[in-house]
This record gives sequence, structure tokens and C-alpha cells, in this order.
Amino acid sequence: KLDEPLQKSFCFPIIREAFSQDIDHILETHSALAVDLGGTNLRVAIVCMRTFESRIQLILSMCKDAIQDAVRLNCRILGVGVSTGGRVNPQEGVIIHSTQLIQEWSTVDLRTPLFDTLHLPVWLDNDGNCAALAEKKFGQGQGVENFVTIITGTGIGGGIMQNNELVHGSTFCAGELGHIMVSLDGPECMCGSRGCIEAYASGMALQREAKRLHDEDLLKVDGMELKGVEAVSAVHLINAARLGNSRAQAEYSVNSIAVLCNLVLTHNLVLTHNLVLTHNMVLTCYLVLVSAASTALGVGVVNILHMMNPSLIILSGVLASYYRSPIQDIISQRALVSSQSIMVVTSDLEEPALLGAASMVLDFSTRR
Ligand code: ADP
Ligand code: BMX
Ligand code: MG
Ligand code: CA
Ligand code: ZN
Repeated sequence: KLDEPLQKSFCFPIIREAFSQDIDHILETHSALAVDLGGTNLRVAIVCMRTFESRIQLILSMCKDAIQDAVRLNCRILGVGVSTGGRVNPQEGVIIHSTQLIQEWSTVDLRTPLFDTLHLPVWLDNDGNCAALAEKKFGQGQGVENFVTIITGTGIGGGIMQNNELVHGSTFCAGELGHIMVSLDGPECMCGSRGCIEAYASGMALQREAKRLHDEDLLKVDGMELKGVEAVSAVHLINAARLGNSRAQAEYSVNSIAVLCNLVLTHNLVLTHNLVLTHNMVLTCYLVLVSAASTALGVGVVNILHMMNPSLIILSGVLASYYRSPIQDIISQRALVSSQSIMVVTSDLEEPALLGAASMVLDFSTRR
């Protein structure tokens, strides 16, 4: 619009998030102002470099800053380890393909620009794979020959450790555990398919549900109030479900909970039929909603057990502690007897993907 001044907020959202305090830094992204004057419309636009190029610039500039810190801390940097979403060829240092979760992040050679700028050796792998490396070196995977890790963030990542080695597969697509499908239809996934466990149980999937309920004014109950400009998140939904859990048993039979939930989920019944939900009923709906996510994830884990037969499943990411026990329950209900003893644990590492990226560098002498 003509009367709207061009503002810094035109920058890519991903960049604005990373640099909420220091946005000027990002304005170095090579861009042009473009003007198109026509008989009807006058258009002004900022045309930026392709997002993958500016993303690489951002990685480079953050790495340069970190190197300065390392000098101050008297650290000698041996190399750069990169953990990223997407299918990665670690030998070539290339991201082969990404889902819509990271746009324009396919056929990207990340090693060359990092090496050329920082003059350090560069290792690269998928984030779930890195999380598995971290568990092996620093976490609950120490001394465990065969384990699988599942990391819940925006999406769901996975890493498979078999005979003490990461499994990459024939086209570097092994361990894409978020895309294990647990239904023939089911919600759409960022990968282009549907019914994937990521589409049910990832942070983004829960956020999608939380936002839908919030927009329909259903999410506004005790313990759920949003502070200031805070966005509705997966954690809000889980907190509501926890609250629902503590009150549910007293008021409803399992059957009536399911019926109630269907009413809300196939929604608009609330609005169109003037159905009045009590506070506890609303909370119970959240509980059922989050249970659907846990069940999908649990069924996915059962599939993993039947395919890989690992001796341990390690969950990490912000939702791990919530999902652990429901997954264990699904295993006992639905896995083959021989798999039922497999333990599901939550990671005690704070940033498994980041630590795994570091471990590729620290173990370099044996890995390259
Ligand atoms: P990424 O997916 O970029 O690797 P994270 O692993 O940090 O990022 O996970 C971010 C996702 O996890 C968000 O999409 C959000 O759904 C959820 N999340 C993480 N931390 C919180 C939090 N403190 N409150 C609410 N949601 C969170
Ligand atoms: C997606 C996929 C995986 C990744 C997972 C977790 C892309 C870009 N990402 O399923 O490779 O491991 O997300 O990613 O294809 P995160 O964003 O939750 O960390
Ligand atoms: Mg991540
Ligand atoms: Ca993986
Ligand atoms: Zn998928």
C-alpha cells in the first residue's frame, strides 16, 4: 500500500525471530527496492535474495560472531558441525531435500560457503541423526548398541543407531521417523503426504489445534490465558490437557469423553447448536485432543520397534516428557510380546541436535 512506510518488518519471519533484538544486523541481506507504476496500481516491493542464500548468510554471520567469542574464551575451534532438518548427504556436505518446514532448503551445498568463509572443516547431518549422535556420546545412548531417538520440535525428527553406527540408508532418508504414517488419510503433513506422526504430534501440529480452538474461543479457560502478545503454542494445549486430566475422571466416563470430543473436534456444533460446554468439559476435550497425538506417536513407535527392534527409545524435545508415558502404554497395548519390554526414556540433554553437531567435530579423527 502506498501510505504504509517500508518497515524493517518486511524481513523474513525466520530472520526476525532469530534476531528479534538485533534486526539491523540482518538488513545486510542484499535487496533491491522495486517500483512498478501502472495506470491503476503503484507497487513498491523489497526484493531480497532467495531465502536460502540469506539463510546461509545468517549462518555465516552467526558463526563469525561465535568464533570471536571462542577467541575470547581461549577455545581452539577444530571445525564446524551443522545439524539441519532435511535429508543430508554428510559426505558431500549437501542438504538434498527438505519438506515445506524449511523452504528453499533443497540441493544446498552448505559445506562450501562455510569452509570458504571460516576456513574450518565442516560436518553436516540431519538434526534427528545428530540427536542420536549426542545421545550416544553424552546421553542415555552411551554404551547402547541399538537405539532410536525421536526429537519433537516444530516437526518430528529421528535417528537410528544400529550396531553403534547411524543408519543413513541408500538415499540418506533413513530415520525420517516423523513421516511414519499411522493412518491412510489423517491430517496433511508438511512433507506433502498425510497421516504422518509429525502431522499429529509435532509442536506445529499441536499448535495448529491449539490455534484453531483458540480462534473459536474455546481455549480461553483457567491456566490458559495468554500473556501480552504471546502466541498460542503446543505447550498451552498440553497444559490445558493436564488440567483436564486431573478433573476428567471425576466427571465423565471414558465413553462420554470420546463423544464429547467428537462433538468439539467435528466442531461448530458448539457454535451452531448452542451447545454449552462447561469449563471441565472444555478441558476434557483438550485432553482427548492431546491423547490423539500421543496415540499416533505411540503407534509410530510400535512400528519402529517391529522394524528395528532397538533396545531403547530416547525421546527428546520440548514435548518429550509429556509423551513418554502414553507411548509406553501404547507399546504395552499394541506391540508384539517380544517388543513390550523395550523402555522409552526421556533425554537428559538440553540441546541434543546441537550437541550431536559438536560431536561430529570432536570425533572427527575417527569419523573421516
Ligand atoms: P526447531 O523445530 O526449530 O528445531 P525447537 O526444537 O526449539 O525448534 O522446537 C520449537 C517448537 O517446539 C515450536 O514449534 C513449539 O511448538 C514448541 N516449543 C518449544 N518450546 C516451547 C515453549 N517453551 N513453549 C511452547 N512451545 C514450545
Ligand atoms: C521434518 C524434516 C526432518 C527433520 C524434522 C525435525 C525437513 C526440513 N525436516 O520432518 O528432516 O528432522 O522435521 O525438525 O525436511 P525440527 O524442525 O522439528 O527440528
Ligand atoms: Mg530442531
Ligand atoms: Ca533423521
Ligand atoms: Zn510427513
